[in-house]
Amino acid sequence: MAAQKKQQEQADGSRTLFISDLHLDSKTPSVTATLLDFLKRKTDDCRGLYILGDLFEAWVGDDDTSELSDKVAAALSEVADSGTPVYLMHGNRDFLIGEDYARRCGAELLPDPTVIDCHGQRVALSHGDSLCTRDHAYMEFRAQVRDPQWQQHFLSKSLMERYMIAQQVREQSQESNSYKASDIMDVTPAEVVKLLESVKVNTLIHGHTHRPAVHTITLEKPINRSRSATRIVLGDWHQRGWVLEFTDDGYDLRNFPLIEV
Ligand code: LP5
Ligand code: MN
Repeated sequence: MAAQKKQQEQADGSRTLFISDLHLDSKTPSVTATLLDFLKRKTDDCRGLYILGDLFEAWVGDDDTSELSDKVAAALSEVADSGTPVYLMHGNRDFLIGEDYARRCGAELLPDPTVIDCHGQRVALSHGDSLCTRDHAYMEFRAQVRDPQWQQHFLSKSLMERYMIAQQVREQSQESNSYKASDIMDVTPAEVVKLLESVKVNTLIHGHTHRPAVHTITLEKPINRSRSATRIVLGDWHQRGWVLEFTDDGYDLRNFPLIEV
């Protein structure tokens, strides 16, 4: 009963938090330490914590248990147990996170895109990679690895084989990215408008591009009778931590230093 009351109070909390692109990896313990500290100290009085993809640098299947994934699951489920709902969206690095790991995190897996009511405002959420449609090589790769049959086949391989394939793809991806023009790896403006029009929403929050910013878009065709839309891009946690906080009074996209370990 007390837990239920706490959950109700928290669900009525005064703010909603969005993070993405932490790229957690055992090789970067300061990012993990910063997340664990953030979850402990910054998630009270919250209506929800949304993690919009690439929580992990690479995810080859829920059966790949590690000290890192255990620690993160325990910390997230503590947040959920304290009454703050935790939501996970897939990124291009961790699209193989399954219901099993989500359950261990006490989190709900969200489809991409998802529309939520955020402090009285309808807001669309996406990881952002699906909007990078000028990156034809990536779109082709994405279509392949998001195919359920391909995933089933990949997950049936041994862990060792999966690590090796993931490593190979990362190397190829890094190499091909070094030749790609910068705007190709950003979202396609027309694709953003198409998404906003299709869900009839004027605000989009996404990550993936690692270009944190707030963009105002002037629409040719109004959405909800407005010619203005907003695209909020979350930051990655390579150099600093990033969080977007929404309240009834507006929003704040800010960064903070990583904890040194
Ligand atoms: O991640 P980031 O930001 O560096 O680059 C992305 C796109 N790259 C990717 C690939 C990931 O980086 C690597 C994922 C590894 C973890 C997942 C493991 C589990 C599944 C294993 C998958 C087989 O997403 C990059 C974009 C960039 O964002 C900006 O949007 O440009 O896209 C690419 O680099 C794609 C290349 O252009 C083409 C990929 C070549 C891969 C060839 C695969 C051959 C082997 C296939 C085996 C089935
Ligand atoms: Mn990404």
